[in-house]
Amino acid sequence: MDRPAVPQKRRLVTALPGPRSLELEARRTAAVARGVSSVFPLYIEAASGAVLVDVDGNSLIDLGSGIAVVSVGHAAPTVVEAVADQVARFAHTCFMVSPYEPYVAVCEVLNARTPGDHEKRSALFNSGAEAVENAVKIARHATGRDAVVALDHAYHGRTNLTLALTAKNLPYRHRFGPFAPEVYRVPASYPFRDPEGMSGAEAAARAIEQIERRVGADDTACLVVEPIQGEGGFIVPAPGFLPALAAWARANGVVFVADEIQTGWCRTGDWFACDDEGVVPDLVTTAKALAGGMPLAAVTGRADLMEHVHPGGLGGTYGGNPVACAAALAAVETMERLDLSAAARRIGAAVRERLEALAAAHPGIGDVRGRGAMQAVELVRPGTREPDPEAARRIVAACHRAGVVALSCGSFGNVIRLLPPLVIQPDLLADGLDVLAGAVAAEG
Ligand code: PLZ
Repeated sequence: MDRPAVPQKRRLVTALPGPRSLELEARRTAAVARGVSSVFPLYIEAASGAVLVDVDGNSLIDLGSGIAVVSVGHAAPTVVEAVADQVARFAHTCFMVSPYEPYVAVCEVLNARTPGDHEKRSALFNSGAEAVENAVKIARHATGRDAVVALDHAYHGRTNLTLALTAKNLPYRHRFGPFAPEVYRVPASYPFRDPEGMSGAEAAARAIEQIERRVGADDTACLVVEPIQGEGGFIVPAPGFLPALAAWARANGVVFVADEIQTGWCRTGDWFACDDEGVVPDLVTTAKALAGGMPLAAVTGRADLMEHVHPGGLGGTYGGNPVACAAALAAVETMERLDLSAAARRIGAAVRERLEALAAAHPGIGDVRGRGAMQAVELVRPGTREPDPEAARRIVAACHRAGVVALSCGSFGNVIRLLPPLVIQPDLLADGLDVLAGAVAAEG
């Protein structure tokens, strides 16, 4: 039932990009705004499991999952079936006009699966950014306070409010301001770049001191935190950082919002990254892997906060679209049935072993980090902590040319991240890691 339709092997039949991809790239250049760019111009025709097939017939290994989306694999049969069935019934009514069961069922799943066994409610949206914006709306409504605090290295989206929360200038913020007011940024916990030996509690105290001094606890509606920072560089905070921030938020009536859009739904080896330290957020934003490739996002959280908003205060034409909801129900069922949290832990162990061996042989790898199937290397100039984004760019391009889709990230652009579908087979993963190792070795 879950066997992928495309052979799970890397197989190149042309140089990459091949002739048909190059033709499409030329059409794209003439038709698509250049502000929307792609990592590498391999145009995809089909995909299944952890393999992408391009328009020239090349089979590529996907180590990015479309940025942490297809955790259940490309074209997961249960998701395909659920989508086909729902689209044939009806594709849209607008939940705010004529409601339907799949929306309710997805909210039940969200309330049951997200951290904490307190009473919860959920609301559905289309994209991660929209979920984060709505979490901020709810927190402001419930607290009557204005200020929103985000961390350095944060990524929360590309809309005006979420760009105010996102830390990095290029490519995200450059010339797109002015940004939403009453957003403040404080230091994160970044063990590789923090003072040697700084504990999670010390990093939290550093952030809290700044919030209290610059923003004021009583004026702060919410603190928005990625439990492992994604676009910022797969930064795993020092143990104790998240629990200390959550405890401070609780003590001060500040809504603690965990943005689990990239980390959630089994990626880190638990249902959610917050589960690792038993952190129970007041509100959680999820998206990406939730619906197995269909666009769906959610805000889930404490019933008293969620119910504070007046009827009609939240919504949108497409939020909780029935086809996306059907996909989500199938995707989450697949995560549970195949125990994809355990799969993420197994993948993580295999990737980690390989990356640590690579780091031991290559002084350009300054740090290996991650949790579960969310692992990364940070590239530096040998013998220093100085970021080497050019090396990251070269390695990612070499992987692509060899048929492995890998992604970079990081505030300094010098992190290579691996986010394979959680259904990837061990020999395919090993082949992908061999290609990455070859690309790193070519750096000398
Ligand atoms: N919060 C933690 O990772 C999306 C962005 C890619 P949307 N990350 C991929 C890009 O360059 O645009 C993300 C995230 C976290 C929010 C978001 C935003 O989710 O669905 O892209 O809006």
